[in-house]
Amino acid sequence: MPDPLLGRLPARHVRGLPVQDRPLVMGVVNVTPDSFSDGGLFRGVDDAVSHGMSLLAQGADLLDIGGESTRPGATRPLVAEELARVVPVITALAERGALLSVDTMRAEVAETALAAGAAVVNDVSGGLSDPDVLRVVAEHDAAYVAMHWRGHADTMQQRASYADVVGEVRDELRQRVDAAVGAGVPEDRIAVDPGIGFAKTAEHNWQLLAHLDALDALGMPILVGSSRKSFLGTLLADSDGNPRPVLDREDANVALTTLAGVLGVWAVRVHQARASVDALTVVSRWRDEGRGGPSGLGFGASGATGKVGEDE
Ligand code: PMM
Repeated sequence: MPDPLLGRLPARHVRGLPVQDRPLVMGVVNVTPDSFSDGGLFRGVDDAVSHGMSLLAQGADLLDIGGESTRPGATRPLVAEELARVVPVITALAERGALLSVDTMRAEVAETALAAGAAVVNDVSGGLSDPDVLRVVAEHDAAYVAMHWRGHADTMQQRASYADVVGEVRDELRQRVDAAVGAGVPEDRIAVDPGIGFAKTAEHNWQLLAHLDALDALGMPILVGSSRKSFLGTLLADSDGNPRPVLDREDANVALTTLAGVLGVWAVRVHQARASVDALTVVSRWRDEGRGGPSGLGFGASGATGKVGEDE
């Protein structure tokens, strides 16, 4: 019987970003008072920086620094406020050698963050909110994550209407990639993201996750951000129908990370890194074995050449 872990997406990478034998793990540092997942926890620069360093110590490959909450119904901060939240954190983490992404939909914030040491712009609007973001990314030769999006947090759930969510998300992402390339961003510097929870019901999220492979028609690396989102809370609701609290959705998300790793996505965006890194390392080791061993020497494939008991 073929190894089910071998039926994965082709390996895809973003030029200039690390390549591992597993999907990359992007650790989230929200410097916001109101994010649904961790709002208010890391508001001060020192707290945010030490949280970022702890995610790196857990094995995260890069950190995503955000100063605008995108939870449904959130109001937008002023540009100056967003800058004041993220720039000192980016400067301090860049000084410590961290690979950084800025989670912003604003050209001015992207520009300042890249100048302060960020290497990636993670734009949850895929360039729709402020098309000038694409020019900034191109000028800085930054990497770019284009997420599927249909509108700001105050209206997005009204736009969660699809005849074919997988096909529409794929086609709308293709338009965002074309717009980025048209603005001068090289295609090999772009990743796409289905935007779990953005203008989507729980059912839409599950359909997208179960058919992530259909997004490979875009030929782009895929990032998935499902960590702590409300569809997990709904899935794990108690017998009275109360959703699982946000901070207790971690184990379920590790299951999603594992499945995304089996499929072979490019990266996952998570709030705690260690369990996801461990899960992806296990997936990678299992898959390597199915291909003939970690060094490709045939260990385990026949069972005849591996040394038994070596690490017990
Ligand atoms: N989700 C959130 C914020 N930024 N960026 C990408 N690329 N993908 C996501 O799914 C995504 C994101 C919202 O979650 P948070 O409040 O926990 O950051």
